[in-house]
Order: sequence, then structure tokens, then C-alpha cells
Amino acid sequence: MSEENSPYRRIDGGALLEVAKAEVAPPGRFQVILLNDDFTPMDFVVYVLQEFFAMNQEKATQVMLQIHTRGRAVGGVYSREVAESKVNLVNEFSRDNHHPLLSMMEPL
Ligand code: TYC
Repeated sequence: MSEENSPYRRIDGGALLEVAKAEVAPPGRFQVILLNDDFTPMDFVVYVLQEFFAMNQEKATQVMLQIHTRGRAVGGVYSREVAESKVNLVNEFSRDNHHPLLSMMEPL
């Protein structure tokens, strides 16, 4: 192993010092998924995709129809914190409007 990659460093020309490895996970990415249901109106889902996932009307309509036909689709990919926030906002907004629309997040 090269001196550079070894977990040890030589100090004072002789003794070996163990260098602590940084125990930090890389910053993951998370998909926010929207799920189909039988009751949420299509235009409400299109509105949610435009407001919370920054899609234009054409894109939001395509994604809504993908959820409707395949059961789920990706709204967007974000850091853990942003994905958590989107899921909470979408689920709360849907509940407040008495629709069962649900979103969830999955690690990539
Ligand atoms: N399936 C719903 C309907 O027929 C429409 C819908 C689309 C619901 C996407 C949820 O995430 C969803 N009214």
C-alpha cells in the first residue's frame, strides 16, 4: 500500500500514527415517487406536479398519465432533506384537500 493510502502516517521519522477514517456517508440522492389511487382527480395531480415538482403543464400531464397507467412515477430526484420535505408537503397538501394522493421517497 502506498504511504498516501495507508491508514498510518509516519511521525518524527519513525513512529506510526493511525489516522482516523472520516466516518461520513456520501450525500445520497432520493427519488420522490407519486402513487396511483382510484379517487384523486387527474387535474389535482397535474396541479401538484406543477407546483411541487416544477413541471410545465404538458410534462405534468404526461407524468400524471404514467402514474395512472403504471401505478407510479418519479416526480423528481433530490437530496435526502429536499425529498423528505417534498413528500411531507405533497402528502399534507393532498390530505388538506381531502384527496388520498400519496408520495414516498426511495434511495437511488
Ligand atoms: N387514478 C386517478 C383517477 O382515475 C388519477 C390519479 C393519477 C390519481 C395519478 C393519483 O398519482 C395519481 N382519477
